[in-house]
Amino acid sequence: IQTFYRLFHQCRKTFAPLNLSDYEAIGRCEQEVPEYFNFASDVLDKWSQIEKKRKEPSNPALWWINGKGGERKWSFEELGFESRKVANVLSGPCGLQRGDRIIVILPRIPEWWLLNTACMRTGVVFIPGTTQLTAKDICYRLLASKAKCIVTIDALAPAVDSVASQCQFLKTKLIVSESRRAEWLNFSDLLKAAPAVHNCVKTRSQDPMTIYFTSGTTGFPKMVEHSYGSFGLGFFICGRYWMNLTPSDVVWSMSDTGWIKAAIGNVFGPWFQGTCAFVHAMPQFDPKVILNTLCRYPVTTLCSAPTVYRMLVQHDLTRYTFKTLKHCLSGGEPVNPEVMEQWKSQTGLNIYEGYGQTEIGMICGNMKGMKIKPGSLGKAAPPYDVQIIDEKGSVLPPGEEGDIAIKIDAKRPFTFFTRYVDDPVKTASTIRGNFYITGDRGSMDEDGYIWFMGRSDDVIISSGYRIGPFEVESALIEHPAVVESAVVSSPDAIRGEVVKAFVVLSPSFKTHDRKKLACELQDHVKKVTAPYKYPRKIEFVEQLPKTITGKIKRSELRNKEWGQI
Ligand code: BCO
Repeated sequence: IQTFYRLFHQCRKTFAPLNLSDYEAIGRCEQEVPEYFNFASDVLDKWSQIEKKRKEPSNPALWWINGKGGERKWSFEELGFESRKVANVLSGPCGLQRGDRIIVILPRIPEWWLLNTACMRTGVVFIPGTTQLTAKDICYRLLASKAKCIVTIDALAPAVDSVASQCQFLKTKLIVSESRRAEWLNFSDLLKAAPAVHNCVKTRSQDPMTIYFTSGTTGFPKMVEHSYGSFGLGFFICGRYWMNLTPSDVVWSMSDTGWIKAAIGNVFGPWFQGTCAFVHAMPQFDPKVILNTLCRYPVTTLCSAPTVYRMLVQHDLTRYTFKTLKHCLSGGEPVNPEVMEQWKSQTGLNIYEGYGQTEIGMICGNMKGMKIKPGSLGKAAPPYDVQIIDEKGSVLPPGEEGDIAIKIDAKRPFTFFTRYVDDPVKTASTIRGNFYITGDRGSMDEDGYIWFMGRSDDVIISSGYRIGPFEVESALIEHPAVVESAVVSSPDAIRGEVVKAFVVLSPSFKTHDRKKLACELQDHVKKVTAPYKYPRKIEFVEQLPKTITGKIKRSELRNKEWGQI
């Protein structure tokens, strides 16, 4: 009898319709988070059923192009079929079990989407990383996360091999490549041989699903852990109301696969709404490729970092006709009103800014239909109650600058990250009284719009990247010319802000050509750590400003850069 009931409930769940209004109520915290939730079986497989019943042809779930004639289009059913096979690769030849961790460092190729979905199906914890990571970064991530498996491409395999012997937890290396590599399993060989039948694991909403490495002021990147509930369910509102997506839309979100923005814009945002995620492989960023793609493909919704819009408006946009584009989004860093204005005057479209964090997803946004106040982050996004508070945790009146914070009542919102893995002190430090502290400074106006002022710590937000000064300083000190350095943000017309290093040279390098030395240091940083962090500006100084206890006063240097002294 028990078996009968189990099978009966399993069947009922499998064939239950996709109830988007329930997910909306959950997203707004008006309905309890279900005990069990898995985005693959509860959402993707439902869209696959809906797709089968439709009479008219549907948009693909994933539409990938590489700009050189390569193209792949997968329906939700095909995505389900392929990802079940990948799930069998993970739990079969890769030897992974539910709860094991896997690091996936892939460019924008379809296999990334398959692995992401396959991890949900198997309960393996997915840890994405940008392809800009160096051997040292990869080693750090493998050791910190204790990942048992890594997946990457030919270009990064030597970096992995150079550190693999130091990573005692690493058991399996999986390569996505047309050629074979010794000691690596080959993804396509295994995929061909993998069985197509796979039963998705039943995950609780609070089970760990993914981990992101994210930079802070001190130390190396921290591991932000998200659950099936915070990650899957948490992005419903964002996909529906900020991205304004429906099954007839085609959304192109350009983020690198290593960032949470790829998950929001290319996975959960669109797929929750049955929308096509459009992907251009674009190994090198090229504004002309973007503009031509928008002319050739039926993209309705564009999501990108403000730096990209700043680069696009340098071109004469009136020479391009975007036939289907109707909604533009930006996030990751503040967008300037001038760029919004230039984009609007040349395309007729507004840019709807969203503001969020790896830890808690979307915090504020300009939802479609809302009045846009250029330069503001928009209003609090459900389910968050965003307030500006002082250092004691008291709410400040409109117009006053303070910490941008999220009210936490009796219960932590389910959309929050679970924790910084292995770092309870850091996890606890994000809470002040009844508030979660974002680390950003801002103010709120009478209408509830939030205005961003800057970081309250030393983290640098450049081109949408979150860069920890300590990581850059640690890279610089490895060069023999550097005695010590201080890294701060410096204004930049295109990238919002860039990394600037103040460097004290060792005596033997003081007579060297400064220009050449600056380039050498930049190249050095690009080799030691992910190149996006390299200091685009370098100033050589005799000494650094310090406190009486010898701590470098980064704030003094930063204020000078921003003309505040
Ligand atoms: O600009 P440079 O040429 O001097 O240097 C570039 C690259 O050439 C260089 N590089 C890359 N790979 C290298 C390398 N150098 C040596 N060896 C290699 N293997 O490093 C620099 C990298 O800078 P970049 O990534 O900014 O490059 P680029 O081409 O200027 O790209 C511009 C953008 C706008 C496309 C890029 O900056 C970008 O994608 N920005 C957005 C980042 C993003 O998505 N952030 C969102 C994070 S999630 C979030 O904020 C939470 C929101 C809820």
